[in-house]
Amino acid sequence: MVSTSTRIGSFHFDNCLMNAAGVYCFSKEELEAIDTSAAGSFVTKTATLEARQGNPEPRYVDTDLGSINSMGLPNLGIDYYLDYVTQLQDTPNSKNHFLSLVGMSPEDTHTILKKVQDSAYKGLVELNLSCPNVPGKPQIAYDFETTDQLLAEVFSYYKKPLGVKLPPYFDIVHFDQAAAIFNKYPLTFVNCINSIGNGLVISDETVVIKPKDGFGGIGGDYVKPTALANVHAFYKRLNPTIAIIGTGGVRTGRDAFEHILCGASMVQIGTILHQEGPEAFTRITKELQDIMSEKGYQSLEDFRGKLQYLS
Ligand code: RRO
Repeated sequence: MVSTSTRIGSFHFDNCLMNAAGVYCFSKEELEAIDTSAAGSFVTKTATLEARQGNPEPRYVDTDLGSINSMGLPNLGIDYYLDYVTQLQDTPNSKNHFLSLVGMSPEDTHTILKKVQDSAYKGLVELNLSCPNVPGKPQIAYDFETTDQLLAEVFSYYKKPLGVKLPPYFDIVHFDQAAAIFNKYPLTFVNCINSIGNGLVISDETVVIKPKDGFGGIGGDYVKPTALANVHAFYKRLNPTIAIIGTGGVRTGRDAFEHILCGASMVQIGTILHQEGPEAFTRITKELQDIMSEKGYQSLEDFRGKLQYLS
């Protein structure tokens, strides 16, 4: 009776829950573990043109309230992930998937996207505009002029369904300015949020991760209010043709429910997936279904975006 199925653009998903890029998505083995779980889809680790080792370890640490990471974009290169998702799309009853990517320069980004454009891959692509952890490379989406220019160039040749992964914004004016840019382009979705960049976690007197003197992206419970605010801010501002994917602080069905209430069509799970493994999808789906049943909601459309305000 209760369905957690959803759509992003023209793509159907039996379940609205999936992994967040960076967790359970480095290798085919990890991606297969998500594909065969209760998740409705997977997204690959953000791929660059060439494979990368990433930053020195330790570079990911779980904390009581979430996680900190400075992975530094370790990945097996675009060809590995593009070949895998292209191969999967031709298998019977395949789920739909997301291919995450970004270049180490605008030129690289165009080379990668042209490769995807010319490939047989028909699925969704997520352009990561928000990696916080590559020394010397600022998060692209905090520079509105660069973002606008990049998207203008991309959409001059890229004709397949494309969305962007965004960093958290913290000011109403920035929500307005960012949304005005995204509304100029035929984006299929925006994904809010990436980790909150450049936090610092300390144990006794020492930082807990090695790269960048301990500075890293924060995820988990710490970030849920910021994630919900970004999901809702963009839900209110973006053209209705642009779907919102909600990511950040989802550990329970209640958290997923809140993301959907704020306007998310799909909900991604990062830190808690890292801590619990793919069984988390079974648990969180059940918890979400139970909340929907209690409230008499049969589908996500019954409550998506219907956040109530105090009058
Ligand atoms: O690899 C990473 O360090 C990383 C990436 Br690309 C990202 O988008 N977000 C994040 O928290 N870490």
